[in-house]
Amino acid sequence: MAKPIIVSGMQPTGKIHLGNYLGALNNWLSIQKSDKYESIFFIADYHSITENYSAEEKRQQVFDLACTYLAIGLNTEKSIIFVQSAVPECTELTWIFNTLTPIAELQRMTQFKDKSERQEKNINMGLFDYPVLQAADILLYDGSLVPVGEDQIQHVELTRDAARWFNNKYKANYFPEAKPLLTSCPRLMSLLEPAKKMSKSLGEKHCLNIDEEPEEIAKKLAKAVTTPEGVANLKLIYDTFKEQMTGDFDENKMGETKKIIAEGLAKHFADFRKRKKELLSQPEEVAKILEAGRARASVIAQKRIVEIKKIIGVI
Ligand code: AQP
Repeated sequence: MAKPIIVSGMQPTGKIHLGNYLGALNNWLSIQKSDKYESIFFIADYHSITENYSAEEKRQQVFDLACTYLAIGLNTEKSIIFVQSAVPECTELTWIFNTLTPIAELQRMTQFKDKSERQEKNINMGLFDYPVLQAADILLYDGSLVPVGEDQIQHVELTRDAARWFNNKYKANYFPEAKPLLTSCPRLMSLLEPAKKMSKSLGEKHCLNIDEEPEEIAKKLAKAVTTPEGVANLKLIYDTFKEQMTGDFDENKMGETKKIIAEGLAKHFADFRKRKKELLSQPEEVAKILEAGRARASVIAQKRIVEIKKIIGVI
């Protein structure tokens, strides 16, 4: 029997933080290791250009994220890894789904509302259409499971709806109904405002980035707030990396506890940091790997877009 297909991506918008890792990236590694699925992981550059950015910075961010994927252990022999914009069939399918998606469904998306507040001078059509592009990303490859953090559940539900709208309208049993795959830490909170999720857009000081040097991790953790919510968040980090921790979590000695967590995290990501530095000095190698991934993804995408166009009557 064919293995279920897993599809997921991350936006190249800055450093990958511990929330991204615990909510999604670490799950990708477990999925890859399990060998139970076909996995497809991409760099969501088209999603990321819905926010303010510069072209030069974007090129660097795409490269940096590719190095992160490879250094953390995504393996091109086991998974297809590529850059979203390099496979244009995805935007074709987005258009097809656009014709099926009621505007009201997109208007209720919480991420659209949040991002519109955040960039009120740039509420562009792409920001609004973001979940439809995401549906196309997943369904183009026949994805049925989507490992993401909690903030993405609403978007995965829209992906499931898009599949239903398509299948119903065209009386085809073509797209699967995708489901989110959550981890035991689907929502890590900010270090400084633990009522909010850890998020790049809150700012550097709110996040622990996985490629951060040990001193920086220690500095950031030293400033983490220790309200009950903050302590619970730090406890979650401690418990998740328990094997690396060399002392107990003591709520009455949070200064000491933070140092233990900092050391544990620095140790956990030590090999990753080393490997990432090596990859950052090998842009040509990384480009070759992404090109090979693009070629593999394109074979699937080109075949499927022809099938889809036949179903909707444009071929
Ligand atoms: N705090 C979090 N806890 C658990 N999972 C999280 N994810 C994001 N934040 C947390 C998950 O990480 C994956 C990458 O998603 P993305 O590239 O779309 O980034 P994002 O969700 O936009 O991440 P940020 O940091 O919150 O960026 P901004 O501030 O730019 O929006 C997704 O699976 C996401 O659920």
